[in-house]
Amino acid sequence: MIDDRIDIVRHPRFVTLEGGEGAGKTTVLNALREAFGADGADVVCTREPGGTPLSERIRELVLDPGQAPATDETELLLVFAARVQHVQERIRPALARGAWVLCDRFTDSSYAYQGGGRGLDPARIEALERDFVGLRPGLTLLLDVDVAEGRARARGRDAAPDRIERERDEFFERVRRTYLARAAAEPARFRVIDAAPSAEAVAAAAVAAWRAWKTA
Ligand code: Z5A
Repeated sequence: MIDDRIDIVRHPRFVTLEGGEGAGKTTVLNALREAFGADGADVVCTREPGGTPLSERIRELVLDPGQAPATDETELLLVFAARVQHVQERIRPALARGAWVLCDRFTDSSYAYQGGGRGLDPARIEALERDFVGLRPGLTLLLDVDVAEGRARARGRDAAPDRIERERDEFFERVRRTYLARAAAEPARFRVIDAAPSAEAVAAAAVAAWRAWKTA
């Protein structure tokens, strides 16, 4: 039998931001967008789940607190359906034309939330990643903050909590542990940023980490 599985390839112009709730990804994303622009880079900023019209519709299904409970497997397949569309329609074409792609969350979120949080087998997640995505970031900035602190920040926003944000602290502790384990397992790709200091300090640390990685 012919094995036609694709390999998972890291792309040097593909940068992702990861972290738990309230880690400050939005502030960091804006600071990085400015830094990329200052360097004259063509940059596409996007997010997951989402990034294309179809993927944004899937995002609504995944996060809508009014949606009837999805099974854990359905949730996993939905975030991957959104990702496959996003990669094929937006991320790969941008990389192919020479742009940088800066993405708020990517497959590490599936390992952290559906794997660590929900308890799904990471081997099943890796099978989906390998068979349908085939792409990993060159650099992943993991914003790490204490769960209670991150959740308190998120509660401080006006928006009502989405379906996943309604989970208990233990869920988010497992998410955090999974992220840190992944960072330890792939030190060449991950830079862990302490997200406890002020938003400005965290953003500056993230920009410095990207610049250092780029010139290394
Ligand atoms: N999800 C999944 O389950 N599986 C997947 O494969 C993927 C995603 C891709 C949506 O993601 C959900 O999708 C997410 C995981 C799941 N669910 N959860 N939980 P999202 O990124 O759109 O949602 P989020 O993680 O909940 O975003 P967030 O809470 O907005 O996090 P953030 O972007 O890191 O935080 P922020 O908006 O920049 O900041 C939050 C508040 O804290 C805000 O008021 C800031 O002013 C404040 N803040 C930020 N930084 C600081 C510092 N340093 N000090 C003090 N206050 C701060």
